[in-house]
Amino acid sequence: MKLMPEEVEQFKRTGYLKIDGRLIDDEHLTVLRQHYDALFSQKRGTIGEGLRNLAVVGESESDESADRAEEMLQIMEMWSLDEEFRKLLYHEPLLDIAESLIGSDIQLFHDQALYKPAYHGGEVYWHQDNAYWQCDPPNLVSIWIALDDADEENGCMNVIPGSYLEGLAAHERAKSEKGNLPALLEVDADVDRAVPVPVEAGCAMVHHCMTLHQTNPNRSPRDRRAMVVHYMPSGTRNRDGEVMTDKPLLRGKLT
Ligand SMILES: O=C(O)CCC(=O)C(=O)O
Repeated sequence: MKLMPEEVEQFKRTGYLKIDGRLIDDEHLTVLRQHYDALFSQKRGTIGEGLRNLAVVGESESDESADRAEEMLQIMEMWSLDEEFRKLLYHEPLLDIAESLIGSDIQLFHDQALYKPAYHGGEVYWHQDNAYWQCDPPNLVSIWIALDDADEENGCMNVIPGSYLEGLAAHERAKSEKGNLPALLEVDADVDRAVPVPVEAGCAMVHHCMTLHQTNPNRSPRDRRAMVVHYMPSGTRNRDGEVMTDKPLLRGKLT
């Protein structure tokens, strides 16, 4: 179901939207959680090979003790690893939201699982997604799906409303990460303007690729498993100025 005009207006004003109502029903949620957990356990111990710990500071991402201290675990391109996550890309309620915001010709930019384990889930610093991506035009949207209830205790999303209208902020490298992995970026954001966006399991929030956002550490006894799908209007160019015709077309046509 498409977004209501007032929801689209709200997104245009603020650069994010908490979606009203459930997008993933209980049965579907159970299946997604099982597949999500299976992929993380399968990849456990293979940091650097498809699994990243974004919370690692210092010398080595494969240093086991560093990995145990704080974990902000990421698996990219879940859709290419698991049929359930491939099907999720085509889940009508998600594509309807994307279509309401970026039009009917929709490609996947990428997807990712972002897992903050209970007690020692790490932080994600203030950033705008397009500081990483450098896509042109910067009109991508991300649907952030909660597989667990996500609130202020276990690291829900915090956003700065309206920040997407203020241009690209000056990002700095947050930490020295080693290997071939790029360092995380960070911005000195005006936290007084920040608002938390708690999302219940099976529900979602959507944000613009220029919206400043961040998530806090998870010190709670509850896991925070999230899945994010990043959608782009067909015809979007990558950082090298090339139209990304290779990305999966999810709805409509390639332009
Ligand atoms: O899930 C998180 O903790 C961070 C999410 C994020 O930065 C994003 O979806 O762009």
